[in-house]
Formats: sequence, C-alpha cells, structure tokens
Amino acid sequence: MDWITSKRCSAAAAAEMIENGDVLGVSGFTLAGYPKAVPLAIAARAEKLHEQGQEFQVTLFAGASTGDSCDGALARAGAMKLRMPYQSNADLRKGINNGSIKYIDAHLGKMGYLVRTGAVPAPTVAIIEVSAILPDGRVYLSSSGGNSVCYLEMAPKIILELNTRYGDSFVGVHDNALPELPPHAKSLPIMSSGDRAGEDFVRIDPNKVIAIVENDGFDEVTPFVEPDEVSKNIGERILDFIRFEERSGRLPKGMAYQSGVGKVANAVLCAMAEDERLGRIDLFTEVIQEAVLPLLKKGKLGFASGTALTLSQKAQQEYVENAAEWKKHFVIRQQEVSNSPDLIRRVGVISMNTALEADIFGNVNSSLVCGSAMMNGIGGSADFARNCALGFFLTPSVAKGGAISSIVPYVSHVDHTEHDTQIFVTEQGLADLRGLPSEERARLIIKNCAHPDFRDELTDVLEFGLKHAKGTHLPLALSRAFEMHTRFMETGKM
Ligand code: 0RQ
Repeated sequence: MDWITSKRCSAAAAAEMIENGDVLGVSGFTLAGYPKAVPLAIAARAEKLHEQGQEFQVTLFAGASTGDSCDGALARAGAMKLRMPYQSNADLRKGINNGSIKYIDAHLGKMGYLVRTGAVPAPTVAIIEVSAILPDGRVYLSSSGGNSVCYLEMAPKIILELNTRYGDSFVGVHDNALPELPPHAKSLPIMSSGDRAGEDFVRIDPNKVIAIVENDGFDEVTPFVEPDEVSKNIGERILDFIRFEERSGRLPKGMAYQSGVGKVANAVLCAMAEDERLGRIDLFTEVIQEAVLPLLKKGKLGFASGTALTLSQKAQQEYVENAAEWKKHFVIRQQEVSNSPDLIRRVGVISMNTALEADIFGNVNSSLVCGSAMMNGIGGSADFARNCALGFFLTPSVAKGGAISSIVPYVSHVDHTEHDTQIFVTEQGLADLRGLPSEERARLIIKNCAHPDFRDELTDVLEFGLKHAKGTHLPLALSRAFEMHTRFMETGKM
C-alpha cells in the first residue's frame, strides 16, 4: 500500500492522535483554507473527555482567523487554551473577553518568524488543508497560504486535510517561498505583485504524516453584502484623493493596493470596479476578498497577490468553474511574504485599513473596544500601515447608531501610533495629516472627519490641552483624555 492510502482515516481517528497540551499549527487565513473536519472532531473528543472529568485543551496557531468549524467549535467545546495570532469568531471572542481563553494578538507578518526562530513554541502537530497530495511528497495548498509552509516544516507530526472540492484550481496559484532568516538574509526577488520566488507546491516528509482526512467543505465565509451608503461615500473620497495625488505628481501611477477586512475596505474595491477612469490595477495585499471579482470580470485586475482568497460559497464555486482562466491573476503567498515590510516598501503599496477609533493626534485603535474588550486583533494592518507608500485609515464617524464617536481625544488602546498613520477618511471627509504638527493635525481631523455632534467637545478638549497640558508639543490634558469613553461606559453614550 502506498503511504497516501495507508495514512487515510476518519476525522475522529485523527482527533484521537491529538494529546492534551498539543500546540496545533493549522492552515487558514481570514476564513479561507482552514481544516474543517479534524478540528470539529477534536472539539467532540474534548467534550467527551471533559464529561469524563479529564483535562483536554490545545493551543491553536493559525495564519489568521479560521471558520466556525475550527475556531468556533474548539472555543465552544472549552478545548482551546491559547490562540494566536488573529481571530474573528463570536464564540472565541466571548472566551477571550471572559478570560477563559488566552489570546496573543500579533502582527501577522511576524508570526512565522517567531515560530521559525523558536521565540514561540513550534507546533507539535500541523493540521493543514491541501487541495492535492502527490506520491512523491508534494502537496498543494488550498485557498490560503497563511503560515502553512512554516508549520509543515517545524511540526514533527502532520495531519493533512484533503479538500476534494477544488480539483486543480489552486495548482499553479501558490508561491510558497519563505524569506531567509537574518542576519544577512537575501531579499526575495519580488518587485511587483505578479513576481514569483518559489514553487507552487510544498515538499513534505511523508514520514511525518500521521493522518490524511478528506473534507469537501466550503470555506465558511458569510455572503457578500453590497456596500452601504456610508462605506460607498468613504470609497469615493479615497479614489478622488488618489487621483488628486497622481495629478499633483506626488503619487506615481502603478502602485499596488492593499485593502483590509470589513465592509468599508470592500466598498473601496467595489468603487474601483465601478470607476470608469481607473485603469488596470494590481493588489499587493493579504486578504484577496470577494470585491476583487468585479475588478477581474471587468478586465481591470492585473495581479492580485495575497495570502488568502476569501470568497463566499457562491463565489468559491464560481472560482472553481473559472479557475483555468482566473488563476492567472492570483498569487497566494505565505504571510511572511505577503506582509513583508521589505516587499511592501519595494512594490509600493497604497494601504487602506479600518480603524475602530482614531484620536485627534492620529493614533489608531484597531482592536480593543474601550481599551479592553477584544474585537478581532491588529491583524496585518500594521505590517502595511507602517511600510506603505500611501496609507489610509477608514472608519464611519460614529458607531452604534451615533452613541459612539470614532474620533476621540485619545485612543483607548494604541495599535498604530501617530508616527505610522497618514490619512484619515470618514463619511464626513478626509484629513491628510502628512507633514502637519500636532495642533494642526487635531484641528483638521476634528473639522474634516469627526461627526458634527462631537466636534465641539473634541475642540474643547484640544483647547483645554493647549492651556493645561504639561507641554504643548502634543497638547493632551491627561485628565480629559478618556472622558468620552468614561461617559460611554457609564451612560451608554459618548
Ligand atoms: O459591531 O456589528 O456589533 O454593531 O465594531 O464594525 O463598522 O461593522 O466594521 O466590519 O469593517 O470591522 C476594525 C473591527 C472593523 C475590522 C474592524 C463596532 C461596530 C460593529 C464592526 P456590531 P463595522 P468592519 C487586514 C487588516 C483590524 C484588523 C485589520 C478589524 C463592529 O476592520 O478587525 O485591519 N480590523 N486587518 O458597531 C465600539 C467603536 C466601534 C465599535 C465600530 N469605536 N467602539 N464598537 N464598532 N467602531 C486583514 C487582516 O489582518 C486579517
């Protein structure tokens, strides 16, 4: 019997091979390409063992967020001890915020480096979704690259989940190169989105494979929602600004785009597809989301380079049917490469990420509501914000029906410092903070981005700071830094 046939087993049998305390390194990035059968079976096993009074919990490392049958199932079963580096699942979030699950929220571009250098433990078992397995030990990844090559290399044991849905639609799409480790590491020869530096397969040691399980599941991505008016408005403002910068000679044509997760980022891509004046564009991003398909269908997409192709079920089916033609436009990389500071600077990227809140000085909070309750995580936003050629942070000016202002005197948690941010956009307007000192930044962001209901209070806090702060370089009076947040916590409205 060949090794592939001999390793085939059920998900339940594979789950029996996982031990309490294992560190699982799974494939998957923003709900794309994660294992779907084995984590569900591990969750069922955990529940059974817990009923018998036995301890059973694992640490889960992934690329970024995985679907409900992985993150959600393990969280609900009480089977997850520690999670890293990003998530977006409601039940997992609940566990993180009630203290039952520990979470390390890390830069996505750095995760593989931390594992490869031993700063965090290597996975004891890699569980990786693949779309093909060849007898000579070559495997083809599925809809995401994530940290799969790193986990396959570092883990002593491997479980492969063969997703039978994809056929050969991901063969030829992946570029599985990893950067060399420092010191004196050579740069990867990637100068633009379509460049390749490695193979489209990963060569694994068949002796490390302990199980091969089939699944035929879709990535559990929620159906695509057309952008709302606020998001469309923000999208239009960004495109107008980019055109203005190009006309002014400050922005060369040919930059690639990165767009983050969420509805506003989607709206920008949709606006690009609709905009007749915009020519063919490239993406150098991490998540290639569904809103890229209209660009592709209109012939406006050159190359989309990312680490995940995150599509709704309908679009996944469409991708498989059209893969022979469409896959020429996609390169799926490992996230150490898609999010590499070196490459983001070299390719030249216009970056667009969503903020939960921003302050009048330009600091951004992407992750923690009122400074303590985890939403999703920083993700790759900082990899791009810090290294892009032109960087936008987007947010509707208010949240929760107007109860919360997204522009505050001081952010309740800092993900991106004032030194790393450039341009802010809400449906109220745009503030280009580049080259402006603190007081001017504050006045511009209040005038152009804050909702009118909150402008007076924000101006008042600024004026108070100019009189009473310890220094005037950054005129923030500490006594008033969090007054809007405190009022929200006490009354439910800022
Ligand atoms: O909550 O649904 O309960 O009402 O936050 O907000 O407006 O639906 O926005 O889906 O675009 O997500 C920042 C979370 C935005 C996302 C964030 C509440 C709001 C709602 C979601 P409800 P929206 P989006 C590349 C880049 C970090 C990672 C990143 C994110 C919910 O974009 O996770 O950028 N970014 N990665 O009501 C309290 C505020 C709020 C607030 C909004 N100020 N206070 N709640 N909400 N503002 C991709 C990766 O890295 C993988």
